[in-house]
Amino acid sequence: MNTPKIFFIILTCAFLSCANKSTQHTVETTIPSASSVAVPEFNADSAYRYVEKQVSFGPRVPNSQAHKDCGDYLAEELKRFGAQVHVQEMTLTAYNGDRLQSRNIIGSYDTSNPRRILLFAHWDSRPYADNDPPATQRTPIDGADDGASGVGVLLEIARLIGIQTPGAGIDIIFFDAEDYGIPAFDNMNYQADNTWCLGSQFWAKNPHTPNYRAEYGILLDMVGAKNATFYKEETSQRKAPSIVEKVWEAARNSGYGKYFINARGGYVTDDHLYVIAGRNIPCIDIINYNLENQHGFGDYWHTHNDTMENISRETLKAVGQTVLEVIYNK
Ligand code: AHN
Ligand code: ZN
Repeated sequence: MNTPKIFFIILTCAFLSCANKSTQHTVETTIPSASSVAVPEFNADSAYRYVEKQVSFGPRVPNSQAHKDCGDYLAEELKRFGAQVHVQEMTLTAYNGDRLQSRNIIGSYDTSNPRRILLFAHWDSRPYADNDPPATQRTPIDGADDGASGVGVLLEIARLIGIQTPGAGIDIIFFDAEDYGIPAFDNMNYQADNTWCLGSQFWAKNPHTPNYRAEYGILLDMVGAKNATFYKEETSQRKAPSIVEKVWEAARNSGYGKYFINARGGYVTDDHLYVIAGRNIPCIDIINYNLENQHGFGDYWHTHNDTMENISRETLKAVGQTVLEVIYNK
């Protein structure tokens, strides 16, 4: 930018800083557009509808009709938003030997761009409600927050990327079979490791493009509950400290500091572990902690209360807008 233009902007700002608020707003949106594209406005109603739609199929447990229908819907939505879609089909083996017909659903933008950012969430829902009383704990849950919320936020981000590219190439992955881990009521009967995150484990060994790499990755898991609190997850902190800082700072600057708490959480077994270890991509997990509970998550976690009633547009907005700030600013 040439000097007279900068001078003009500074003068304008100086002048408008004494003017009223509505005039100031015009100036704020003008200045950044000189150096980068504007950060799009995350539409929380839109994200809420994507969450609701997923839940409307019924629990998205592998081998069920609801799971099949929802998977088809997600691939179609990514196409509609202009992504290049790759569906990775797999037969995975659960802790109990069950064969799970599964799909990782991948949407890519700006595929020739060597600078890539990976955004991911799991789209399956848990076949059990381990944290409910015995009478109901063997039935599958809605997973409105645990599963659908992260996918809903990423679909809204996909819609916005389809309208205006952020400059870097974005890959969105909806991992399957994250939530089929050994249930608490059965863990005396099985001896198995790595029973969670089956879809991401498969992808980490068989990426959709050979030698896939990204500069960094962001996992969204349980990002829609009312009054959610996101602490800095321990593996994220150790393996991707600069990304953690970037995200928490963006949240603070956008007015979402009450959701993104500036303190450490604990270790969480989640899809990011396998993406970090298998593909050497620094990743963070944005996940709702409730440190008052022994299991570390919300009261509704792995219960039949994980429903739409617990989903808040405000929380979806806080997370969605924060991620947009990070991927569109540089
Ligand atoms: C476990 O506690 C094993 N996993 C936490 C990650 C998770 C489960 N996310 C959703 N469901
Ligand atoms: Zn879960």
